[in-house]
Amino acid sequence: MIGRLLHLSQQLLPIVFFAVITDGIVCNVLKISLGKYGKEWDGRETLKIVGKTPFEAASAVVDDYGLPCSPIEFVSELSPLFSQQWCNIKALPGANRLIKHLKSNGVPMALASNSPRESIDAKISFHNGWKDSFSVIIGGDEVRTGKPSPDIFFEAARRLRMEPSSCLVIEDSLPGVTAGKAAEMEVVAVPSLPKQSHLYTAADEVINSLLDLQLEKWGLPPFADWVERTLPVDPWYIGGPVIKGFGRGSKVLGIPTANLSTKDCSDLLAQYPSGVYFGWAGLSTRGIFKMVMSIGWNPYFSNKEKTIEPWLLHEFTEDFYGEELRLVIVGYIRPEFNFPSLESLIAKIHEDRRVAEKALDLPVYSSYKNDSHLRVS
Ligand code: ADP
Ligand code: RBF
Ligand code: MG
Repeated sequence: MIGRLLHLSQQLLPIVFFAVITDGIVCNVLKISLGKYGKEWDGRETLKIVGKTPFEAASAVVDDYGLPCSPIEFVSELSPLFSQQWCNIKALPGANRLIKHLKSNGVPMALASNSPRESIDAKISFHNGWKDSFSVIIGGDEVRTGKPSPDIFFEAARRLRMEPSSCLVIEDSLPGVTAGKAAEMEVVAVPSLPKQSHLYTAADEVINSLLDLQLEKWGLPPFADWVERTLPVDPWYIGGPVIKGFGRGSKVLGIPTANLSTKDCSDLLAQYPSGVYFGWAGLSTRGIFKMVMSIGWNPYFSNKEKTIEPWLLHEFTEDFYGEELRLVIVGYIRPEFNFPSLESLIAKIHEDRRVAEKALDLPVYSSYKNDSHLRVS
C-alpha cells in the first residue's frame, strides 16, 4: 500500500528506493471499511501493514479484528476505496529532488513495490516525470513472493542488467530492508513511521528523511543544492495563534520558542520530516523576523507529541501569547538529535541560529521576507 521506488545506478552503483506517504490514506480507508463492520480502526495497526502485500495486510486486519469475511473479500472491498485516494498521495519531501538529480546524472533507477503493478502505475501517474525516470518498474504481482523475499530486487537487478551487489536500495519498510539485505544489496532505510529506527538494525544506514541522504557515501553523484550548510526546500506556510508550550524553552534552555497548536496544522506536520528548519516569521503588530525552528519530538526531552518550536531571532521585551504568528519555512539544516548534555543541545541550537541568520540573507531565502502570508491583516 506504499508505493516504493527503487533505483539502480550505473556501474558498481546502487539501487535506490523510496516511498510516498500513504499512512494517512491507509488510515482513512480502514476507518471507513472497519466502520462498516461496527469496528473502530486502531492506528497502532499501521505497523503491521506498512510494506506488506495487500493480501498480507488484509489478512492481518481480518485476523486482528475478527472480521466475518475472508482476506480476499476484504481486499476487494478495500481496493476501490484505495484507488480513489491515489491522487491524494504526496511525494515524500526530497523524493522529487532525488529522482530529478539521479535522472539528470544518468543513474539508472528501478521501482520495486509489493503493490500490484497496476496500482503502482496509477499512483505514480499523479507525479510529473516519475514514470519516465524509472527504467524498470516491478509490482509484487510480477514475482513469485513479495518482500521480505529478495525476489523483487533480484528481478529488478536482472532487468537493469546490474549485479545485485552493485545496487543500493532505499526503503521505508522493514520487510523491504530484509528483502534488500537478502538480495545482498546496500540498504538505506528511511523509516516511514516515527521512532522506529531502532528496529532497522539490518540496514546499512538509517536516515531520518530523504533530505539527509548523502549519495556520495554510496558512490553516487552528490547533491549540489546545499548552500552554506542549508538546503532550500519548497516553501511551506503555517500560522495560528501562539499557544503555551512545555514551559521550558526560556526556563531550561534560555531559548524561547513560540509554539503553534499542532492540531491546527496536523496534516502538514505529519507530512514534514522532523528536523531543524528556518525561514521567516510574521507577527501582526510587531513585524517580520528571521526564524529558526525544530519540528519533531525533541529527542533530548523524549516528547510524546510532534511539535513545532520556532525561535524568532529578535529580542522581545514581552511575551506574545495569543497573537497570530505566520511562518514561511524555506530551508532545512539538519535532523533532530539527542545530546549528551543540556549544554551541548543549547550550543547546537545557537549554531543553528548562526547558520540560519546568515543563510536568510542569501537571495534564495531573503525573497520570501516579502511574502504576503507573513502580513496578518
Ligand atoms: P512555552 O513553552 O510556553 O512555549 P517558552 O519558554 O518556549 O514557553 O517561551 C515562548 C514564549 O516566549 C513565546 O510564546 C513568546 O510569547 C515569548 N517569546 C519572547 N521572545 C521570543 C522569541 N525570540 N522567540 C519566540 N518566542 C518568544
Ligand atoms: N531538541 C532536541 O531534542 N534535539 C534537537 O536537535 C533540537 N534542535 C533544536 C533546534 C532549534 C533551532 C530549536 C529552536 C530547538 C531545538 N530543539 C531540539 C528543541 C528544544 O528541545 C525545544 O525547543 C525545547 O524542548 C522547548 O520546548
Ligand atoms: Mg516554547
